[in-house]
Amino acid sequence: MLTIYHGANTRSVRVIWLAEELGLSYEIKTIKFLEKEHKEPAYLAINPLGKLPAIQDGDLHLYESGAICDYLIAKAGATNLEPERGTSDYGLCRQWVYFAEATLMASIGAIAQHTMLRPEEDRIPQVRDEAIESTAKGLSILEAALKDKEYLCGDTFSLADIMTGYDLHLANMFGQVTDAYPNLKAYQARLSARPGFQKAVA
Ligand SMILES: N[C@@H](CCC(=O)N[C@@H](CS)C(=O)NCC(=O)O)C(=O)O
Repeated sequence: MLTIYHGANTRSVRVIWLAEELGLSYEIKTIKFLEKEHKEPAYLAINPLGKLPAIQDGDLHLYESGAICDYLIAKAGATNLEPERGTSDYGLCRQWVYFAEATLMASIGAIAQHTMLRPEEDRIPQVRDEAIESTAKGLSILEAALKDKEYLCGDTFSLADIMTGYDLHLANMFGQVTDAYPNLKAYQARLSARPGFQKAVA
C-alpha cells in the first residue's frame, strides 16, 4: 500500500492529485503542519528534512515532491501524463516541472515564510517584497506561455500542470494571481475543476 504523508495545502497536494489522476490506491497519513508535527521524531524518521511530502511504498521511503511524482508515473507506466521521452514536448514538460519547484515555488515559499509561517519578529519585509516581485515575474512568464494553450506541454494535461497548478493554488492563497493574468486565471479554473485537484485540497 502506498502511504502519502500529507499536510493541508503543502506540496503533498501534488502527490495526492497525481495519485488520483493515476487511479492509484493509497492511504493518507495527515501531519499537522501548522502544529509542526513534521518536526517531531516520528516524522523525522520518515523524512529527516522534516518537510512534506513524503511517501512510503513497501520498503521505499521517498521525499521531494518532484521525485515522488516521477517515481509514481514511472511505476504506473503512465504515458498520458508525460509526453514521449526525447520529444520537444518532453523537454518543455521537464522545463516546467523544474520551473515549478526550483524557481517559482522558491519565491512563493518566501512569501509564505515572511507573511505567515515565521513568527512576526523573524519576518523580513525586504525579503517578502523581493519574493512578491520574483513571483510576479514567474507568473508573467507562465501567462505568456499559456497564450492560446490549454496546458503547459502540448495540448494535453501533464505532470507539469500538476506541479505548476499547486504553485498557482498557493500563489492565489497569497493574493498574487490577479486579473493582470487572464490566461493564468482561465488555466487555474481548468485545473481546479479536476476531481483530483479537488480531492487533494479538500
Ligand atoms: N523541494 C521539496 C520542498 C519540501 C518543502 O519545503 N515542503 C514544505 C511544505 S510545502 C515544508 O515542509 N516546509 C517545512 C519546513 O521547511 O520546515 C519538495 O518539493 O518536496
